[in-house]
Amino acid sequence: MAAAQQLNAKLYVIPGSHPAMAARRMLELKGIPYRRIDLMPVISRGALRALRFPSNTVPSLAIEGRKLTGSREIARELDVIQPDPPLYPSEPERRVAVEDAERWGEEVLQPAVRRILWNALKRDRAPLASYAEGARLGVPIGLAVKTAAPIVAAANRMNGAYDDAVRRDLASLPGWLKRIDDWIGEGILGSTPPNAADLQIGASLRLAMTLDDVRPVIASRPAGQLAVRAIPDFPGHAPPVLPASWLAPAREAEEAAAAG
Ligand SMILES: N[C@@H](CCC(=O)N[C@@H](CS)C(=O)NCC(=O)O)C(=O)O
Repeated sequence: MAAAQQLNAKLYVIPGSHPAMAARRMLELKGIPYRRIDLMPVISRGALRALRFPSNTVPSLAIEGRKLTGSREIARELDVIQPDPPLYPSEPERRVAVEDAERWGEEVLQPAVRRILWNALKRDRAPLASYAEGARLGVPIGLAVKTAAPIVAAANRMNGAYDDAVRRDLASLPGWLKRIDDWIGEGILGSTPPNAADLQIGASLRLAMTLDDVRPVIASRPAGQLAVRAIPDFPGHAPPVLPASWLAPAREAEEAAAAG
């Protein structure tokens, strides 16, 4: 195993990508220096295919002569390459619980937050620039945003960010937040330093919290606090744009919880 500082890692990301942010935090927590390559959404697919990664999504990581794609795959491999600090508990039962939470985070929460974001950006593209803060896309950010309409439309289609789906996602949010709060209560989530499930789920919550529409129903809960601990900084800010009726179930659940 190479010492962390000798590793030559290149992480391919899309600005605003939550699984990519999870991978960034994994590398930072393990003290592995890396070069970040920012790609434009949609166009990223061809670039990653040309670079012969196993799949065409971000995060993709080139490290020690290997090419890895996928936030969960990257977490597992990083724990082998640089075991300290560990992303998974060593005790088998606890490890299974963390892996289950991580899998749910990737399969359920992550795509839902992606759909909500792209649906919001379809209604107002101006916030795109804020998600690209600090990114080097090879073109001025202002120009990238001005010409982004076809990319936003394609990303909406490719991610199934249709109105019906997003309305259902927002209606499911209270139950999901309760599940996350329960996992925190059981000690499956919320470890210091964060485990792989904290980073997977925390990155999705953190991205959701960049939306003014959604932040108020997450921020004050244990889930929201976990997200900020796991991912202290997440660029991006989108003012309210989603229909109020879509947000009503989550707001009512939040009010009921606050009233005790
Ligand atoms: N579930 C995978 C999927 C990652 C994924 O879908 N990433 C999005 C960005 S958040 C992507 O690469 N999209 C390609 C595109 O927008 O063209 C993971 O956790 O790594």
